[in-house]
Amino acid sequence: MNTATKLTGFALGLAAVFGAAYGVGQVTGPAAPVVADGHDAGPHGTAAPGQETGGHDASGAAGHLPGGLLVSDRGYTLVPVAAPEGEFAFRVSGPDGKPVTRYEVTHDKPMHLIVARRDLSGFQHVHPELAADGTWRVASPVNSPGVWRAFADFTPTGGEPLTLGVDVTVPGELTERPLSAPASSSTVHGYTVDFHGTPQPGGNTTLTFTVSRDGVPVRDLEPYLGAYGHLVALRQGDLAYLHVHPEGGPGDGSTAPGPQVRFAAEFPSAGAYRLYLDFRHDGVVRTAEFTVHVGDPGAIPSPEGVIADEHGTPGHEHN
Ligand SMILES: [Cu+2]
Repeated sequence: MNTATKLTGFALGLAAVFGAAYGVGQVTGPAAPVVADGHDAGPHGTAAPGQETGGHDASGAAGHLPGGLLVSDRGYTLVPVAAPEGEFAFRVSGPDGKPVTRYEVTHDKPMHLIVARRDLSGFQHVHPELAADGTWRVASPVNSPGVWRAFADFTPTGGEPLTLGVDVTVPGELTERPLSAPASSSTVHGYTVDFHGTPQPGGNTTLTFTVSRDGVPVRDLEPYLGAYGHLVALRQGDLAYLHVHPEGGPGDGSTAPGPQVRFAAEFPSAGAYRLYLDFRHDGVVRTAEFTVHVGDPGAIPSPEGVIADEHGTPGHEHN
């Protein structure tokens, strides 16, 4: 038995934890943690990144729980389903137990699927297609041995924004990647992205990214998912998926198409986080990655560049 398949579900310390086996194409993993929906169906404030929390109270009793930690929340459950090799498929079951088939479009898409390995490598952000029976399908972004976290970021019609997460194991030889050191600059495919911001635990932090190519500021970023960039932040250790809001967007007059892109993020605790900035230029979406240590006064970002691209592909392109 290899290392990957020996890794099993982990206790979340929340309500009852049950195991449920499933197969995802060639991905056959150990029991995935399934957390009983043991709390009230009240507001949790688990808004999707960049998603205004709208009418619901984001400061509810469980409102401090970041997104992505639960496979089931407020009656909605993320259910991976068997798929042909090379494809990833899942459904979301609703409070009535049936697959959800109606979704709101948020950030230009009805469903955002984000995956990362539990060592925070391999980040991908893709947009599955919905079949009439409620099954979402996409070319599998889960592509190297190890334990992955898959996040479904969506708003069911008539419901509130949710980010559900589930572990997916890819059998094989696991090569763990250590997390890169904190750095204020990242390069990806000829672009340099500089990061400014001093995240503090518990508060709202403005994160500013400045995009340049060959030393020239990029002033013609293209809208991507309703903004000039899309940011995902994951916490090392449990891959909590943070709330991130773009500050301004195309057409609202408040922001230019580069070189700076700003976000507001809430870091729920001290610790290490990985930031993934998707931006679009010349028709291609690229991802710049940064490690940030929150609440560590000794962790001033260094100017050392970090090669952000770990996808092994020349920019994952999607619209
Ligand atoms: Cu998306």
